[in-house]
Amino acid sequence: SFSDAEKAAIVSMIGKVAANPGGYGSEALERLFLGFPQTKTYFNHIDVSHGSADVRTHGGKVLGALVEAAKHLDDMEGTLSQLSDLHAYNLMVDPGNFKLLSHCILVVLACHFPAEFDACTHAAFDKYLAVVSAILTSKYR
Ligand code: ZNH
Repeated sequence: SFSDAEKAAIVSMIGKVAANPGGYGSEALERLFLGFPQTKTYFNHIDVSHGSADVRTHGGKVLGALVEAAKHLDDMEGTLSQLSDLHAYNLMVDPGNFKLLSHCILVVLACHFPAEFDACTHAAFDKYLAVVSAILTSKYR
């Protein structure tokens, strides 16, 4: 669970994300695919090239889910339950990839919001992404 200070930092940062989830999401995915090309294997059915509309759509869904979950910081399991089923039973994404995507999301936020992204905000948002990732990978067995 999150402290009041962590909640405030997460909510503030997610407010900025909510202004353009497709933009920040596609940047995060582009970093993921370039920096960790093995992650592209999950996306054979979409166009993963630079500027792709598919990547923008998918990035918007991923960050949109983060925006939604941040509205329920005291019930993240419930909020993310369906997505957790999807990732465990249908997509079967290797859990290690969640760390890679989380890292890319943090880098995108640090680039766009250097003043807000101080050490406390960094730590709080990292924790937020780790909790989301733990929930999405919790039903694998
Ligand atoms: Zn995921 C899908 C979120 C991670 C892979 N995803 C998805 C979606 C969402 C998400 C919202 C949509 C769903 C529907 O449509 O219903 N993810 C998410 C999040 C995260 C993630 C939040 C973290 C943070 N994923 C991930 C990773 C991977 C993935 C790491 C690998 C690499 N996903 C995926 C896929 C899909 C998804 C493959 C499907 C796509 C399509 O469209 O087909």
